[in-house]
Amino acid sequence: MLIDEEFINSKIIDEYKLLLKSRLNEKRYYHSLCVADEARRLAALYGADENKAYLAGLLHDITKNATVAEHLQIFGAFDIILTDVEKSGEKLWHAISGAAYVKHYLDIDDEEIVSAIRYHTTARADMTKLQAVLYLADFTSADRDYDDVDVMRRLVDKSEDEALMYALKYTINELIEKGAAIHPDTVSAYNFIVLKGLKNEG
Ligand code: DGI
Ligand code: FE
Ligand code: FE
Repeated sequence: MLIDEEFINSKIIDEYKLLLKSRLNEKRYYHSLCVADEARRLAALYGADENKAYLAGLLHDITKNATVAEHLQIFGAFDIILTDVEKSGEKLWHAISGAAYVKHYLDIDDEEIVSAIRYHTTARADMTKLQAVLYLADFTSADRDYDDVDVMRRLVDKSEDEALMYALKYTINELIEKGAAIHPDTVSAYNFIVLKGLKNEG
């Protein structure tokens, strides 16, 4: 599957949008359109593939409004076994099920896109450009409205690593505040960025 400009302007994208509309509530559908646009913008800024970024952004939350039953069906169908931390945090499920959904049900065979969706909630250590673009676009899309959104919007335009650092700190602080478990991938992502910063200093 060649994800080029022609593909992004093709009828397939209209079909994906209809599918998203049927699967998501109105707010989440609008969020998906906004993340697609922001991901394309950040891809241009950071040197990632703009068309892949748009498609990953559009589809990243495709299972966000899925029921527990549908999640369990997807996990069962593709032999996905959740860790205890994943079991404890339902908000983590849609990144895992979403990656499986686009790969197996939408036949998206581009592993860069599938893995960007897979890690869009937790992030991970040493992310690809596309993974970082999607992770950050989810924080700075036009529909977002949280306390520090202005700071995040300034940071993504300034520095990919500083934006990642800020986003991970913000997320980890929130999780601690809520008493939620921190996924090992979130911890690894944070440590990776901290160590990268220390190396550049020293
Ligand atoms: O799906 P969105 O709302 O657009 O955004 P998202 O996929 O980044 O999901 C955000 C939620 O995921 C937020 O409520 C915090 C949660 N989350 C992110 N990292 C972790 C986490 N939850 C747990 N338990 N552990 C994590 O490491
Ligand atoms: Fe999400
Ligand atoms: Fe999202």
